[in-house]
Amino acid sequence: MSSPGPEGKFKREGFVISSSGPLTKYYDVEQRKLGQGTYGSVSKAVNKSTGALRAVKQISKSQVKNIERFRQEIAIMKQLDHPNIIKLFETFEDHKNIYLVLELCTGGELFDRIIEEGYFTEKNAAVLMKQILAAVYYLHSHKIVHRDLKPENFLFLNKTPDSPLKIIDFGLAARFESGQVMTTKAGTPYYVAPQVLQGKYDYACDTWSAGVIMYILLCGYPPFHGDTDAEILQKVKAGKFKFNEADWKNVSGEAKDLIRKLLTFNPKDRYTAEQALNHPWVQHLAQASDAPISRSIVDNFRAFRAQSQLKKAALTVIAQQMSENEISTLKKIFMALDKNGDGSLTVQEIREGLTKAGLKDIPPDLEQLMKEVDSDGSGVIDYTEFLAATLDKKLYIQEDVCWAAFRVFDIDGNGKITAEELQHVLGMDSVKGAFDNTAIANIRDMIREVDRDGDGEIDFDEFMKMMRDRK
Ligand code: PIT
Repeated sequence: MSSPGPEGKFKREGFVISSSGPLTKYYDVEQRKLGQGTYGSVSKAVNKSTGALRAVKQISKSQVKNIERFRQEIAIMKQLDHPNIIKLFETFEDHKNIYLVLELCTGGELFDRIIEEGYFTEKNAAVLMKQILAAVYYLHSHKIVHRDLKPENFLFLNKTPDSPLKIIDFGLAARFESGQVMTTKAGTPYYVAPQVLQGKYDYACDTWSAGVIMYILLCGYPPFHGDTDAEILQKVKAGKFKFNEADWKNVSGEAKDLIRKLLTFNPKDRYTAEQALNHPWVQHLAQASDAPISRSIVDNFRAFRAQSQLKKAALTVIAQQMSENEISTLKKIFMALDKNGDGSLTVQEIREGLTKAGLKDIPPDLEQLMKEVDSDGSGVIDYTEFLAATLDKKLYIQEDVCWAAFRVFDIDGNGKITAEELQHVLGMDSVKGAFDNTAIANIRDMIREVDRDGDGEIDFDEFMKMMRDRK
């Protein structure tokens, strides 16, 4: 996903701006804190030019014990692109602090909803578990382990009853290799896997935590509990839990079956996130709605293909910055198409979606179309790639929306996009060597397509014109 792809492909990571200027130049930050957690303090903020609402997490550099760890957290978050994982939009750094500009979630923690509700109906629990497992499946497919999954680290996007759920806090997350054993003790007593306590574990520690969360959702208390941390950890190490008849008599056998499969002691036998997503309990109770997918999706793919390279990149930036309300229909379609819930679409999934929608003539060039929508060359269509290719023009030709995208490319903020800036943002400068010459020629071509006054750079007028034009 992150290596330089074939010609014309770009890396979305580069679209997360990192500025060393003052945050307050671009954002009005509210004094009142949204939350204060292990992760630092978080405030609501408004983007001064677009009005977009964001959450800003502030971390004092002097208080971060391990700054490298923290930079790793940012690098991981930049790479992630999934509807159930909090989005990182940009970062700022001044002499005292680092700031993460994040998607704004106003629905509160899953933890607080559990406290309020006591426990959930199986249907509601399944809808939540499906999102948790989808995010975990996505992380594990991208070789990332979260290591601190707990209800405090899931936020609801908004206050509606069917609000989506988002994982936050990648402070303990790490990359892993297949077969790699980790030894760092990390996690929270109730949710930590026994192997983490033994000091030898792998990514399966996340599915254990998911099992603990599922247990709590259905009865309101954790499977391993005690009056002190030591007592809890003792129970976790033993790994034995029960379904107390009084509290569990109204819960289905399928739910208990899935919990047993997630809370399986031996990580080799434990269910993976993918298996859990396919478990009948999730499949039956958390049916994806059949979002109306239409012919127009394919038409949009086709139109997207015809756009210039730079416009495709700009549309990807815009798709990335859009709020959930603006893209809710597209998101529903994406989720409905994504049958296995891994957060990306294969040709097969799109073909099935179209067939199911009763589309008789599937375009013969569907495969080729998909290749062109796959802007990072990963072989599948990621969430943001899908949005970029299906965005409504009425949405994306608004000047403030385009200005926010322009700013991403105009790194030094002088009002013009240079070849060097473009190369940097598109992530084409990260590998030196063979790739370079073609990449630079490519970049110059991209600029020439749009550069009306021929000065070798792109100003905002030229940029706006490109966005409005058919091509
Ligand atoms: C919000 C609202 C809120 C808290 C947060 C975001 C926190 C997000 C966050 C994300 C991370 C992280 C720590 C905290 O490491 O009340 O929109 O990736």
